[in-house]
Amino acid sequence: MDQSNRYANLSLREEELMAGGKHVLCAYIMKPKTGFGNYLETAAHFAAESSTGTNVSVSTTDDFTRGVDALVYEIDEEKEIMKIAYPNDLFDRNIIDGRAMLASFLTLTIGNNQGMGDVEYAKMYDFWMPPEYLRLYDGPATDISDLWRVLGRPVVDGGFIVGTIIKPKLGLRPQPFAKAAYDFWLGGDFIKNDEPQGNQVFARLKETITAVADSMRRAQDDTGQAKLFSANITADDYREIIARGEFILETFAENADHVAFLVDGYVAGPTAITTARRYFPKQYLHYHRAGHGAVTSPQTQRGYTAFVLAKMSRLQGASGIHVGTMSHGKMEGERDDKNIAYMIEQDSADGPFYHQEWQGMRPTTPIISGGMNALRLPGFFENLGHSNLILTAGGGSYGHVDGAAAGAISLRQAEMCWQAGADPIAFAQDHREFARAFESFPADADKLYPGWRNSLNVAA
Ligand code: CAP
Ligand code: MG
Repeated sequence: MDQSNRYANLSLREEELMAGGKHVLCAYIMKPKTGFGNYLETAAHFAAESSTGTNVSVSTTDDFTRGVDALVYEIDEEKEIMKIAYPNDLFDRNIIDGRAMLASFLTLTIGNNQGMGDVEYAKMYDFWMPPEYLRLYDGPATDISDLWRVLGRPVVDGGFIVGTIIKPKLGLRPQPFAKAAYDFWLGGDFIKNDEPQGNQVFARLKETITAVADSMRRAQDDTGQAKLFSANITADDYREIIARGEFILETFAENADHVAFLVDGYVAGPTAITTARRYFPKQYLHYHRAGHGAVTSPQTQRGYTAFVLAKMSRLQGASGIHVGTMSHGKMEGERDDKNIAYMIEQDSADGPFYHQEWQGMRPTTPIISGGMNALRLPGFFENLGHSNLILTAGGGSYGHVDGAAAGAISLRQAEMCWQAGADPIAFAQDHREFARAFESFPADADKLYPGWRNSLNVAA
């Protein structure tokens, strides 16, 4: 059934829709399935299923209903671009406080439309939030300035936070876990649980966290520096999330403000993120995106992109989210992924289709992780252009030949090398831990710095 006369209006102008502020705008790459309607008909059906319609007309529709239809306002069949305007009023609001919820944004804009029989594929590449709807989202309650404050740094441009992930990913019992943390903290700033680490039977959370809190105290005493820990509180049941968070804060006690809470936001979803955001608003909320590749990978033509995921995380209140390594690490990613970082950390930024003003919503820190080590960092920073971020390098720290503390120092030296605009080989001549990173990761060294062995007098 061709619904384009109702769910499409190509005379609408994007700038007028933005000026009106009554619609959320979404841009998709969409291809109709062969043998069904033409491009506009399929787009209109997509908009119907994403708002007030279904595949047939229903007798209960009235004029008010039509007033909140989602409308296709722009298509480019050759580029497979479809843009849809969703009235703000379509989206569900909390009964407790009238605020917006990301679950509703997802259900409508990336919901049933992801399995339609007449759509070959559709993937959201960008969205735009009007001011009156944007302000209904929680946004971050804390940001990197709160971490810089704990570290005793300037709260503006407080600089590079050197972090790691306790490795191996699973298998350490509490004491070896806590020792691994202590060892890294002798050189680094920030440690996170790996995303699956929680309350395994061989490393019960209450025992592990107690031991890690002691490691933090000793590392702070031994170095004279503040340390940070991002503790995983991910769970299905919001009561479990709260119980974990409360235990962790009670256990870290005088160091409770040194604790961030890690939530695996893709697998656990918006409810888990919002539970942490609203129940523990004083804690830095660390959004781990494990699993996101199922929908964001360039290999998938459904769902949404990593850019959209990161932008949604800021709405939900993530203080920081993993944004990949922009082609410098082990996970999928491109150099232009730097635009993901800009969108979540700036108050005014350009996405692939829309410019977004954030109206003063706190920034979300880009967290860089995934196969990183000291050798890969100069090139990474050259691409991004700044180092006001958190890096977590697991293999890049615990894989350093001189141990985790040396690994941490090598990462910090790599950033210094970039800041100084120095040649990494020359810089390595008088920065031992950075130099030893070449021997720690020889395959990377060979690829990134050919001839390094001769330059650094290292035998093959
Ligand atoms: C990195 C990591 C991170 C992924 C997340 C891992 O460890 O801890 O979870 O990088 O990917 O489990 O692989 P390494 P992303 O530092 O040892 O690679 O940041 O892209 O979401
Ligand atoms: Mg991990």
